[in-house]
Formats: sequence, C-alpha cells, structure tokens
Amino acid sequence: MLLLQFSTSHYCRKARLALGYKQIPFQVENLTPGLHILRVKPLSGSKTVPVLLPQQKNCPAVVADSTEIIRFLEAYKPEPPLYLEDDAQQQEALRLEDYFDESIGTAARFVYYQFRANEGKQIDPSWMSQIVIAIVRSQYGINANSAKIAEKKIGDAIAMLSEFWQDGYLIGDRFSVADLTAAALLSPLGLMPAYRQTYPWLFARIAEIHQLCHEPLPQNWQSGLYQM
Ligand SMILES: N[C@@H](CCC(=O)N[C@@H](CS)C(=O)NCC(=O)O)C(=O)O
Repeated sequence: MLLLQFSTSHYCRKARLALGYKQIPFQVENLTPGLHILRVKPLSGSKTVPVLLPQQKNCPAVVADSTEIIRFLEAYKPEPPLYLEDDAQQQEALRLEDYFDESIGTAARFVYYQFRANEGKQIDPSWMSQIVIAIVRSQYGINANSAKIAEKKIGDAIAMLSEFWQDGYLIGDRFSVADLTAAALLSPLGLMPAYRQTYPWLFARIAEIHQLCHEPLPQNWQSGLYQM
C-alpha cells in the first residue's frame, strides 16, 4: 500500500495510526504542499491528503480522505478492529470521529498556526518557514479572532476528553476509531508549551496511543517544529 501524504499533516497521521494499529505494511510518498494537487487531483478528484493507493487485487485503486481510508482498512483487515461491535456504540464512535475531523482537526490547525506566527515564531524564524506560515494563515483565514474561536473549541474537546481519557476509552471499554482520531488530530498541540504544561495527562494518552499504533510521535514535539 502507498500513502500519499504531507509528512507533518495530522490527518495523514490519523491514516498512519490506523495502518500501524492493524500492522499493515505500507510505504509513504511525501508530497510538497501546493504541488501535491498535480499528483492527487487526477487520482481522487479532490485536493487533500491523505490518499491511499492500496495496490492490491480486488481493492479500489484509490481511497481518499482519512475517514474513508479507515473504513476501507476495517474491511480489508478487520483484526484488530477499530470499529465497535455494538451498533449504538459504533454510531457514537463514528459521530466522534466526524466531530474530531470536522471541528477539532481544523481548530487545532488554527491554534497552531496562530502560535507559530506569534509566541512560537522563534521556533523557526527563517523566511522560508515564515512564508509557509503566512500562506497557510491566508489560505484558511487564520487570525487572532478565528484562532480565539478555535481555542474555545479545543478547550471544550479537552474538557470532554478529561472525563473519558484519564482512565478509559471514549466509547465502550476498548480502543476505537474515536480514540485514534482524537489522538491524531490533537497531536499538534503537543508542540505548544501552554497545552503541554496544562494538560500533561492528555499528551501522555496521545503518546500511549502512538505506541499502540506503532507510530512515532511527531518528530519535533520537543522542539516545536511542525507544519501541517
Ligand atoms: N477531511 C479530510 C481533511 C484532510 C485535510 O484537510 N488535509 C490537508 C492537510 S492537513 C490538505 O490536504 N490540505 C491541502 C489543501 O487543502 O490544498 C481527511 O480527513 O482526510
């Protein structure tokens, strides 16, 4: 299997966590943001990564979007499962996956790029890095106001996680797609000292999930160099 990705994207991390959890061998092709469209659009019709090319008999040629990739992997290799047996619990797990994808993954991007343009500027003050940050901020409309709204969404998500994650799972009594998605999409916050210091349990849990999924932590969790 070949995963087309940005190496530091948290949605691509979500796909890698799922592949790793199921111990499915895969290779990655790292794309350059902007130029990636030339590779991805003809394959999936969309402009986002991750995109998985299963390259296997009786499998679709292209699976785009992290949620679809997990759905495909679950059918391709059901064990160990990321979906839950109980129907109601599974519906709830998919609802949480969607909430983290649509609301929290985007909010994490806003909070992180606001940080990188301000307190986190010294992490990489090079003009190259600052240009990338400026392009991303303009592409997504990231500014002090939009980042403030995103911060509130992240706060609500962490409050919810604090009820379930300190000693258990988001749904039911085992690891599921909901836990995996939360860990992937909140991982960029591990580069921000304010979050790291205030919520050590959150980052301990994200680290545990990475271990369970055989995926290294974001390379620069310590130094704060991270782009998505
Ligand atoms: N819902 C998508 C979101 C993926 C996404 O937002 N990917 C970003 C990278 S983090 C991307 O490809 N951005 C490039 C672009 O929008 O041109 C998923 O879950 O796969």
